[in-house]
Amino acid sequence: MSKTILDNILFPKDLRKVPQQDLPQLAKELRDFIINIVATKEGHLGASLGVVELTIALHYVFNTPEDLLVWDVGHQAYVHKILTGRKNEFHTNRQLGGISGFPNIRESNYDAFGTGHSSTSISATLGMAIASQLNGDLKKQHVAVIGDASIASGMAFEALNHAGVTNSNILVILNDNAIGIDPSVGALKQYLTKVTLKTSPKTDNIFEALNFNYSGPIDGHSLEDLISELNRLKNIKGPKLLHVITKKGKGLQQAEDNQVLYHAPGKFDAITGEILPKKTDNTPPKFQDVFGKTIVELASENKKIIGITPAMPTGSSLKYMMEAFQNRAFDVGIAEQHAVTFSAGLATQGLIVFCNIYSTFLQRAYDQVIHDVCLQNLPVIFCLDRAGIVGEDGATHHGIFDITYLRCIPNLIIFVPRNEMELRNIMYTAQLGLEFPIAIRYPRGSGTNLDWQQPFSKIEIGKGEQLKEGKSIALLTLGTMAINALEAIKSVVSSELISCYDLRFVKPLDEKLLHTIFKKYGVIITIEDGVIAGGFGSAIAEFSTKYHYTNKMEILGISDSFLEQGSVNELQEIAGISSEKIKQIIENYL
Ligand SMILES: Cc1ncc(C[n+]2csc(CCOP(=O)(O)OP(=O)(O)O)c2C)c(N)n1
Repeated sequence: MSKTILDNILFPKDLRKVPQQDLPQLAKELRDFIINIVATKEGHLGASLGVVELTIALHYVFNTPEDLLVWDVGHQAYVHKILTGRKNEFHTNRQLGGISGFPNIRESNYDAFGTGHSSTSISATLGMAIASQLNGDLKKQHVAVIGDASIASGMAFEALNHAGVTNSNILVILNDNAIGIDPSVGALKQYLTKVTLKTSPKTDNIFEALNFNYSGPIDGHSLEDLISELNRLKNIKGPKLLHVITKKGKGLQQAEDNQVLYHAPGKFDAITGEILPKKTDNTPPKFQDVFGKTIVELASENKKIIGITPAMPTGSSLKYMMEAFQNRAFDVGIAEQHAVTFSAGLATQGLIVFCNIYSTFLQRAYDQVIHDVCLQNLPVIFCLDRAGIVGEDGATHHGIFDITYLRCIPNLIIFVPRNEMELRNIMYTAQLGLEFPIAIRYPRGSGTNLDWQQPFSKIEIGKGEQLKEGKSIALLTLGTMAINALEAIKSVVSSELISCYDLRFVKPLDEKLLHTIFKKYGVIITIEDGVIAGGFGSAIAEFSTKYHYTNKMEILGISDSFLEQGSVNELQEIAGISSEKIKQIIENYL
């Protein structure tokens, strides 16, 4: 078989030897390479297909890794990874022990900054550029690539605002494909559309108003245009912004036609592009769909209900409510801080707000949760999707800190549903009217019940439940950790000795039940899919100390280090919260 151009490239220095007229052929080979691997190994597809030419041009023109290149979010960095020494490992993308699905500062010196959460690239790149200036290095180039959805986020604006009054050598590349995971929203998106269609007066350029040297829009699939423009900009000092128009999913027809679905399509046929059918009959629903369908059901009865998502209508399934009640469901863009305070504002006026944010992304809006919601005791209902270990997205995306960072906030109720029915019922209970804000955290993926759409019933706040009776050891669980615990109990020989309780509420704790437990069992083992430090087990230990109990206690959860990527089962095993690991712990006490 004859060698391809890509066969000869491991690093950008190899790329720079390729004659410019051969680069379109390389772009084709890179697309095939990505499609072939992502088709079977899964991962993010559309965003990387859209930046093939841009990535080639950047590494062709700039002297990476000396010149610094930062990819915002980083889900579009597959081409970058392949061209920077990781081609032969790319088949391990997102797997345990493999390469990360996002740029990772520890993985390669070409990954100038680790990303995963959006809109950090301009701040980070500005920091690098100012550091170069302070070091007297005036030649170094500093490039941030950011999408049109991410640039609309507060942090990106804060960075533009700062950069505009520096003379730092920073180039922001706005990769404008008019879509995030779902179509981009907001006034800035409308503005960018006008610029692209050339219907905006030139004097109105928003980036020029912020002191950026603006150029574009240019065709982000024309290697010729990209290379000549990047070469020109290399010699211009000060903050610059290049506006590049690309198509998400470029080169795979289905991915171009259905950009939302092909953002991360799962397994598909590499030749036809068709997504391989998943078993859908007789499989329990995803928790996100239980949320999405239940809010529609509740909202049709209760006119005060509002739904909010920061840029995740599909991922959170709020899209069902956006279809059913256009005026009462809002995608506010990648703006978690705004989503929380906007919810607070709505709540001051008596509206019942379900603010759905992935657990990991609520980290962005911590002060808003404390200052704007909890301090004012506004009964906002936070639905925290993807709580716990999320799997292949890895360290940037695990929702494992929420119990800890929320538990210390006064007024906030924290509930963890064990199954689909509990999620429905707590949503039902919350919209009946609570005196406090509540955070409901539920995991990624599917539940276990087909018959989940049962009549609503009210949940008593602060009430735990016994799931299994036993004599000497009590397992205390939260949410779906009960499944692992019950499985573990089944597999030990003296299972009659072991009890299992689902506390359900991290806050308020069911103290009455806890007194019963601490009086009855010599050994208490807590299990959570979150970090141990300050989490659910810590809450139980605080209870124990407060009332001077001396029972033996063990806390199972994620230890004090970042958990990388892998399947949920693999990572639960590593964290010591799989049923097998729980079984081994129980056996130590038998
Ligand atoms: C703080 C934060 N919120 C939400 C997300 C989820 N998310 C990942 S990619 C993405 C869309 C990014 O769109 P854009 O910036 O236009 O980049 P593109 O996909 O077009 O490359 C979103 C919302 C995130 N990564 N970080």
